[in-house]
Amino acid sequence: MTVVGNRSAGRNGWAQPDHRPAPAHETEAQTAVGAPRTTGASFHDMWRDLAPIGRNTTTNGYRRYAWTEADADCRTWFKEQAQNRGLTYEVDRNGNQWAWLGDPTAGDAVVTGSHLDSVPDGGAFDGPLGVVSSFAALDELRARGARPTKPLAIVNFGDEEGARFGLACVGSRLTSGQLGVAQAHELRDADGLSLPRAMERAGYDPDAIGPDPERLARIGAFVELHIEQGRALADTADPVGVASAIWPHGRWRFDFHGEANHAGTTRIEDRRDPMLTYANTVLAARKKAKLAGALATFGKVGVEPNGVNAIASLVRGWLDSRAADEETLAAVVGEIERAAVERGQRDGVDVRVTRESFTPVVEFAHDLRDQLSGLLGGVPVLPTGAGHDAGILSASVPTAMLFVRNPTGVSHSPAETAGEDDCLAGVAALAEVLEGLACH
Ligand code: HGY
Ligand code: MN
Ligand code: MN
Repeated sequence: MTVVGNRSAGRNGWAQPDHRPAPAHETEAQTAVGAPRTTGASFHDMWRDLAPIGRNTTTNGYRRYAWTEADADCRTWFKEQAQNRGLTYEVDRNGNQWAWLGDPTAGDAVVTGSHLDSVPDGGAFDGPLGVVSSFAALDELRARGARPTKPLAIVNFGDEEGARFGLACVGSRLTSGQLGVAQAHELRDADGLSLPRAMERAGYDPDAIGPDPERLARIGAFVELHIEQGRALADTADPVGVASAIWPHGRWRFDFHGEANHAGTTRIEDRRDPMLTYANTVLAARKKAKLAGALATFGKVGVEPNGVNAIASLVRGWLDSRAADEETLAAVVGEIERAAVERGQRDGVDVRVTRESFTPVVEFAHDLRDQLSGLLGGVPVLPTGAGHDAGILSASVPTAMLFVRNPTGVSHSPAETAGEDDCLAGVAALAEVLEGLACH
């Protein structure tokens, strides 16, 4: 396998020392419109160009939030990749970007892609690996002289992480009708700016947003490549796996209302301290989830008035919970809520819980999953606890996912990494899959 990457290009998240591609392994691809020289070089060049966008130089994590400047730079990058290759570029009514090889209206299209936005201080791979690999796989197909009999498209779904407006997969949810227009209008960022106003400021027409069944009807299959966010592949000989399912998951906002008072003069027995109730709820979440074999995380918290010498009046914590099945998930969240309310009664704290989002279990299309696994010579098939646009789309079109090995399993962190060889194995696998689905 030819290895790409170059540490001197910047802190780009690579797990291994870098080497330029060996010229002897290169395949000329000059015949295609604007196609770069080789798959490896094309991957490397794209990765290098994308790497600095939205990276915080203090934490080395990415802050690519929807409809911000960093997001706009990522979107410009996508548009240029499409145009450099002579692909038909379009932005759909929900702001998702598409790059087409072939007629976008012909139907039965084979679509690949992922997202370019990030969680706060996210890693380099979650999302971008799928988009970069998609363009590189297309280059590989062109280098091979493959002749697609169906339209091929690469998509960058907007706002997959929901880092700014709190709801994940906004672009794919709107397109598939799983997020209503009225609900989308209610989404607000931490400064109170609504999603439509943020889109407008970024130069998009928020009045256009809504379901796009015609677009979905033109897709015959969607395949998203993604870094694995766990270690199921880490100790295997397989750099690539195929997804079987996504655990049901959701986000719940817990509001703990207490009473602000002086930290130095309020007797312990007179306090109504929501921080105490919150802290106990965090511990309860951990315990209940562990007992049920589920996951529960309070990773985001807001405190009012947030003064060091004042008891808080309000603590707002967001629970992310996931489980293998919906029954277990509902039971775990119910137990956490009960624990919070009970503790709140002892603390004189009022607890209110709001479900902000819920994604049911996703079982990827068995036929497509088996087809992919077969095309790739029987690679492992594995479930994941992470959400993806592919999961949202699976309700509307046959959908599958490829996972690329993650040696540490770390994700949603600047420490997220993948080996260069594994990334190129992912590109090769995706090219195999696209050829299998679109060229025969
Ligand atoms: O939160 C998730 O599971 C995903 O990475 N968006
Ligand atoms: Mn993610
Ligand atoms: Mn992702």
